[in-house]
Amino acid sequence: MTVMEKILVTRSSMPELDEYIEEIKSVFESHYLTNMGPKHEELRKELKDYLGVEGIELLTNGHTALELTLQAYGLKGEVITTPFTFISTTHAIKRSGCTPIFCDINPYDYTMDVNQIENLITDDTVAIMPVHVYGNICNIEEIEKIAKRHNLKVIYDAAHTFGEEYKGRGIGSYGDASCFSFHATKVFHTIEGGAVCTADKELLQLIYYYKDFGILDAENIVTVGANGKMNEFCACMGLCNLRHIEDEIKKREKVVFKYREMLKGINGIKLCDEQPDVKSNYAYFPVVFTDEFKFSRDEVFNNLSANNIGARKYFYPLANSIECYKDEYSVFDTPVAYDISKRVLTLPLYADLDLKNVERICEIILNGK
Ligand code: T4K
Repeated sequence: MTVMEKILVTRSSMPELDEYIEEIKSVFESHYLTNMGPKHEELRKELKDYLGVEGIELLTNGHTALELTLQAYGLKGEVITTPFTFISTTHAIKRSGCTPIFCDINPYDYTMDVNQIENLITDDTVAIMPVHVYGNICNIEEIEKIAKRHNLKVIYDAAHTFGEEYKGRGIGSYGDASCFSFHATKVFHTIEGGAVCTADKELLQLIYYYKDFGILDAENIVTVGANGKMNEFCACMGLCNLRHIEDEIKKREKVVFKYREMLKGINGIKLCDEQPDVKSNYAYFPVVFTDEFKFSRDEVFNNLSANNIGARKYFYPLANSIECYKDEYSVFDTPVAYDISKRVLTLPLYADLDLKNVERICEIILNGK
């Protein structure tokens, strides 16, 4: 059996066209397309409830959420983060005038190795920006203890964790702030979009100003802001997608269970364990190939490509090895992240991925064809 259609690492979930048309009707009628219109406000309220957070501000994308949060806290100094992430995390720190300091990851769930954070803290450290990578939740308790001891802000890059809960609480309610991405490739999307979640009212107010040029009203501009507003069409897509989110996550769960069933217990294949106390959203399915496996990561990648299957090497290359950072940093300072980045593949995962195709993907991984 060969897979004829091209299977990519993910495919945006879409509402029925009629449902979206129904949602955008009032936008067409009102001609009110952006600048915090009624759809924006409706989505903001619904997401606040769904995510179980005290405050939320919607933005144009997840990257803007990271940048505006760093800026709103007025942080200037070193921010401890990991290089095993989408480059947005590092860029946000750098573009906000701070210095990224790379902490290694642990070899189990690939989140920040909490045992190494304190070695990296200096008089210039102002914050920690851990990444719940692949939707794996960081060691929140330890990070928060360390932050408290050293008086540091904790801003989570929660781009991969839409709808996840830890110990019964929405993941966005941890830390000083959590930044979500609602990009088209995410479990929940607004085409492009993002949000900052925080219980800090002052932070929320500042982010609101920052996303709208610092405008208080028509004649008063209170701070130096930018433009980070989510428009009404994106908010409508979010409203539609939110109606189907539980179904979306259940379908993803089935795909993940199938992958686990086919790939668990195989010598040389390392899967992430399910995390205790976590309600997962099944955002990504990373697989690490160790030397015991008969194919290297790159061979598996090529075998899949030859069969029209587009797995991805998220997150390779590491942030500390790319052109614009490699002169200032060394991958050898984060050896676990370096090793994992050379061995990991994230497999295709989306709600409508046929389980027969999952079987076929696993056969190619295991047999090369
Ligand atoms: N922090 C972290 C940890 C992140 O992972 C991200 C984003 C951010 C921050 C920043 O959030 P945003 O500012 O993006 O909201 C993709 C996404 O563009 C990016 O949002 C995401 N992380 C990253 C992990 O993946 P690419 O360059 O790999 O995307 P691309 O265009 O290759 O798409 C991947 C696959 O998705 C395609 O093969 C097909 C499918 N796809 C793609 C698009 C654009 C769709 O089905 N529909 C689409 O519209 O970055």
